Amino acid sequence: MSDAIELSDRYLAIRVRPQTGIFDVIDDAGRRVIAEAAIGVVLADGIALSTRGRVVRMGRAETVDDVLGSGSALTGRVEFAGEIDVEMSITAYDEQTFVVLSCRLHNGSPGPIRVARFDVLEGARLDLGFPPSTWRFYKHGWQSWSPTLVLDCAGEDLEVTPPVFAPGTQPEAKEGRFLSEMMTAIVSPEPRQGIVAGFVTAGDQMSQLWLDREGGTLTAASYADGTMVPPGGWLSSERLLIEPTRTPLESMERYGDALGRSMAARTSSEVVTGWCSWYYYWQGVTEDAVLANVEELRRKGRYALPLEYVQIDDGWQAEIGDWLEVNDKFPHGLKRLVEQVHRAGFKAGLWLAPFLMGEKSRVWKERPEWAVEYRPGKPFVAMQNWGQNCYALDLTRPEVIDWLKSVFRTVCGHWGFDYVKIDFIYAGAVDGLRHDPEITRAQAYRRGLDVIREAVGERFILGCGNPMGASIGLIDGARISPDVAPSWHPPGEAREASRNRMSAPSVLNAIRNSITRWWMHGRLWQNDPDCLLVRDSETALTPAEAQTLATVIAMSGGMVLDSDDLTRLSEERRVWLSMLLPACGKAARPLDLFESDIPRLVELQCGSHRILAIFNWDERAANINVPLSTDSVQVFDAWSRRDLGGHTGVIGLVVLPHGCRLLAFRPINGESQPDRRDVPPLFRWPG
Ligand code: 9PG
Repeated sequence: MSDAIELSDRYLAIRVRPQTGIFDVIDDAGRRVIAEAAIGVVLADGIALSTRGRVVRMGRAETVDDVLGSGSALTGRVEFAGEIDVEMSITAYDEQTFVVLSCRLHNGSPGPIRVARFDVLEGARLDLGFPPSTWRFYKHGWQSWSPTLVLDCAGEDLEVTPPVFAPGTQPEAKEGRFLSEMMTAIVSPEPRQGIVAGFVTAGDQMSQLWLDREGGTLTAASYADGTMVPPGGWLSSERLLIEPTRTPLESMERYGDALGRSMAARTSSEVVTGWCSWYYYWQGVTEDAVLANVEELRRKGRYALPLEYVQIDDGWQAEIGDWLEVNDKFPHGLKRLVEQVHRAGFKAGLWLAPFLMGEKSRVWKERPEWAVEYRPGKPFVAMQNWGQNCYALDLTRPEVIDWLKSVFRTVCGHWGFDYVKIDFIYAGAVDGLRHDPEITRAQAYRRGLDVIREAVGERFILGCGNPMGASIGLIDGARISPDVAPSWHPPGEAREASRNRMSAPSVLNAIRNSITRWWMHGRLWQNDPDCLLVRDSETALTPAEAQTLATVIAMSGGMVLDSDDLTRLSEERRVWLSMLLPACGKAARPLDLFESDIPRLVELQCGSHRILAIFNWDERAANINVPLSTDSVQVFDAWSRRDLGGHTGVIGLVVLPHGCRLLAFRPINGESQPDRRDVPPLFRWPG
């Protein structure tokens, strides 16, 4: 088109059509992967402004140099009623395979304007070859416990309920509409063509993307939550990355890199290991139980059970909200207990739910005004648990911030904890009325995280029940999955109903997310795939199921926390746990993410060799043929420690129900590289 203005590099091009207010994204093969996209702003009073059909005044391309690299940016402006300007900005980076889009609004009117959301992509038509009903949609959940998986676009989206979705800002559910939080990947298997789209900044606005099957259109919304723009003022959306791709796994990893870099993620090559009280003792945890496990760890020593942290979970506190008082199961208080943990040679961790106030707590009785409200005078119930309503704390109140500071200063400074697990923290980001109305959910939430970070200094913070994007840069580890449980399926649940209960505690629900959120690990934080349960009594897990859980945790590259009564572990099961230690810290790739309901093939490069986990999610044993390279390879069975000899082309395996096989491969005639010693024993080549 003659009047089009193009911004391009060797990977892709964006073509803006200034006469009609729309743009296309074209990949390196010339395919118009996104066609006729517009940019929109929805005001709080419901008025929707769109660039579609409007004339755009284009600015000159300018050079940029930011955390994502150097490149050039193009801007274009549309004026509405002579009073409001909507400006789009498109950046192409010289060394990056993606573009980044954002938009902002200028209020040239004499009065304030409130913005509900920015549609950084509006009505963007995707062309991935075959029709949308053949596509696969990566649905990313809002917080730790929210299901994250690939859906078949011929079917329908999942139904999710609070607290696992972002309340208040859901687009209307419709047949053929698929929703994802912050990012998504959409792949057409035939021809293999896809797109990764996700926000690379997330500190100010929550964001969502949705695909409408009819028309194959993608929308990307960045929620300003009604923020007021004063006359003469500007307000910006978060920044959206778009990458056309034929290798979606690599593109998702690159998105993770860009997101982590833009948000100044806290990452470390040292992965946390430890023991956690929750999945054996539950709320019945006692001082004696903790000490018995510490003693067992000390007796076994650094070689037999090399765990670093001892983490006390829910069950120590006087009440939800009364964090400076213990209950009578901890008669000597926590300061002395931490000293005992330290003296035994371990670091100490503590669970809290710092953004909740239970109605039985003293803090609620004394400070009811600290709750977020859903209507004036009505406190917002963020959770019903522990036999009570628990209200969301209003993190825009200076008194709340001061109180949080003193809680965490006491926990770390006075009691001596080295690690905090802050749980149910989505409560800081609920959609309600706050003391400071000019603050978005993401900003309120980050105020709470900021003060906790300030109070604990460089100590380790594990987020749990955390909204994902807005946590980056402030926490060190993040739970990326629903809870495990000592059972494969959620207790007492009919299998058929499980599609809409993917957040209920169960091994299957936990490992689904631990596999599908691999790309976050080491880029945004350390992934916490939740605890390993290896016990062979007081569990409904079969040996095969327990070994599958251990394999997924090992392959996640993330934190390794065991939650059993260590004093009662059989020697065989103690060995299963120590096979995972020290943790290797590298996340394995789910090779068939876009082909299977739950990936069956997860791969990790280990220096001298390649490790492949092969899972059987069925209720029956399966014969699985694993394709190999045409050159012959030597095969080693990691769990049974058996040499399986040389193989070429394919290897046939029997895999137990819910079980897995973990194989190591290396070229028979290949150059022998030195074996890596920084991987856990389970991943090492023998000899
Ligand atoms: C302690 C637990 C453990 C666990 C956390 C979190 O929806 N719910 O009622 C619900 C209850 C508990 C829960 C998640 C959801 O688990 O993930 O590791 O710390 O709290 O209470």
